[in-house]
Amino acid sequence: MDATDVTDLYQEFGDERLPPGQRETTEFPVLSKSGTPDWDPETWEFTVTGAVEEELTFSWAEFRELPSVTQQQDFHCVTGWSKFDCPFTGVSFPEIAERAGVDDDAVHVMFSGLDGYTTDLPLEDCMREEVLFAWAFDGEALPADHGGPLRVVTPHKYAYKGAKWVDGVEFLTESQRGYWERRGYSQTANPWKEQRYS
Ligand SMILES: Nc1nc2c(c(=O)[nH]1)N[C@H]1C(S)=C(S)[C@@H](COP(=O)(O)O)O[C@H]1N2
Ligand SMILES: [Mo]
Repeated sequence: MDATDVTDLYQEFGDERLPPGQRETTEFPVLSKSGTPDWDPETWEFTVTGAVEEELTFSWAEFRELPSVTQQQDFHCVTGWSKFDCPFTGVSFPEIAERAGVDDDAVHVMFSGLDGYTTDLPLEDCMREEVLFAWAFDGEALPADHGGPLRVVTPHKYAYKGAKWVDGVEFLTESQRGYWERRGYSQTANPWKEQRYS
């Protein structure tokens, strides 16, 4: 598999690949606020709503036909572990944004998942090729407990910014807070600045 190695993106943010206060693990722990939700490939829908020229809906089959990329990425959990070299395959955030046509007054983004989870990011932090709607890990369908069928990955942010079981992205003209952000976690979540809490 041809993976683009994007693990050097840390150079934009800090001197060390491992952000401060993190330790490297080769495990891939599961962190979910509640259980793993069921999904049905026949009825699953992915929606793009809010401050866009055209709101979009994709079936699972339609989503899988979108152009995809495979990247080797690092994964930083705010609880202190980092996993290097995760091979994720999926559709980039800019690819989706371009199809919807983002309004000039959009400044923020809210992602939502099938378990009721939400997480938010400034729009400019999402408009990067490394922000993926990922459906495969290491060439295999993304495991359900890691967010399969589809999750977001944000290698430049703590991993709570990556909504598992993602089925909606909303473009916002004002900042709003997601699940953990309402509970005191950082809206910007830069691991090299240790933006864990707000
Ligand atoms: N839908 C959803 N997405 C989520 C979560 C969640 O509880 N629900 N937990 C977040 C947190 S806190 C982390 S660290 C990562 C963990 O991803 P993993 O379980 O694949 O390691 O998913 C994030 N995305
Ligand atoms: Mo987390």
